[in-house]
Amino acid sequence: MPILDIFRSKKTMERPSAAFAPEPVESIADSVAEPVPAQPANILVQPLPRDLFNSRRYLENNPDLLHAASHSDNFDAYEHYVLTGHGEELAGIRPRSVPSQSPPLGLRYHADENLLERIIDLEIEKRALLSAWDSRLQDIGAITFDMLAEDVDDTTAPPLDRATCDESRLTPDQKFWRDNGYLIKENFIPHDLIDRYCEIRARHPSKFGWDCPVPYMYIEEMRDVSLYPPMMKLMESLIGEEMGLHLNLTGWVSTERNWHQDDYLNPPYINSWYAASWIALDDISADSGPFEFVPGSHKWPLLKSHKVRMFLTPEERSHTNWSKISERFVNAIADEEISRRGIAPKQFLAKKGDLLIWHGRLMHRGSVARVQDMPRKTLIGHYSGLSHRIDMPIVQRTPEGSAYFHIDMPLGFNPYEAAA
Ligand SMILES: O=C(O)CCC(=O)C(=O)O
Ligand SMILES: [Fe+2]
Repeated sequence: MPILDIFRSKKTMERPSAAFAPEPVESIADSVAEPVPAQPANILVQPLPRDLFNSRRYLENNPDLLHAASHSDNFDAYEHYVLTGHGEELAGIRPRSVPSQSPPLGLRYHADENLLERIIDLEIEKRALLSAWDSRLQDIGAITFDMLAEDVDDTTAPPLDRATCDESRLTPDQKFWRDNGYLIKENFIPHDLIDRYCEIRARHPSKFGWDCPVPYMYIEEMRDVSLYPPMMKLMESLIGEEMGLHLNLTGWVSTERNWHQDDYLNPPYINSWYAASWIALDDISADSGPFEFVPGSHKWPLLKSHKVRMFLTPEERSHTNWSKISERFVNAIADEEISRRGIAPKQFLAKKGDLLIWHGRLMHRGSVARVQDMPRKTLIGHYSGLSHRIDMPIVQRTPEGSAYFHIDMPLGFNPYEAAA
């Protein structure tokens, strides 16, 4: 069976290891559609504890997996790597021989001894829960927030999220973040950087901006804003680890994405080593569908994707857009939870250059515009702690030293060609 079919068969939640054990090496190698991306010059290499699963060796020997797993629409390939990689290596089923033409890889080793073990445990637990719940679904009445959410393990969360945090040592910004799950800095981003980016962005014909989730890979002017060094330093001081950019939202209208916590869309081991930035490129009108958020909601339990997905049909569960589909019940549940706790959501009515950083567990939304299509000029960036993204192993840096994850996805519309 070609390797991608194996990934597809995993959509039915079967573990595929037995299925591909007898597969001869050649046919796996033959199924590699494209070469493994070449190594960029500036990658991080950290020492690997000796007895840990050697993720670098595993991926080096399985270029089919590396390639597929580096494309975010093929989450199954990544799941395969996480779920079965360790077991396979132990059993000697894989790694297979390295094709001689394969280029050297610059994968970062994982220094956290427990991280891979934890990932594997969490994935197995998720699958067990899904199948157990399937059989009980018929008896369940109304869905509540409690049924979809779980307390987080604060011992593995960032330092400012831990009960044990010594508040007397915090800066005012850190204390505010700990209490509220967001931070606003007025007129923080220099207007000349914003103007240079806006000139490029304005060439894009779509109000939704780039389809590509990583346009920063190609557009220097975007990196200059989304990786503005003082902002990166600030974020690092809130999360407790250097952060790397891996997603930009470039629409100039509201996403109109209803209430959610970003961290519930992440692999479980991210556990709030995550933040996002909302940078106003112009003054934001109250009619344009401003960013809205619930202060303090980062301390609530976290919606869990496997629990939300239990209430979807099997077809919907494996759909790439499952989180959007699940809004049909998640929206009402989030609204109920917000009123039950009696907290008034806030709006970010920003002026040009204002910055809002929010926590991965903060309940937020892009509100519905009162005036349809009214411009809402923002650049949104999403970031994770560098050591927490085993699925994004290659880190690059701007000349100023800010980190972003090397993710190989086509840009689509090229603004530089449009200008020529
Ligand atoms: O449209 C918005 O402001 C919300 C965007 C959002 O939810 C996100 O970037 O995570
Ligand atoms: Fe979000």
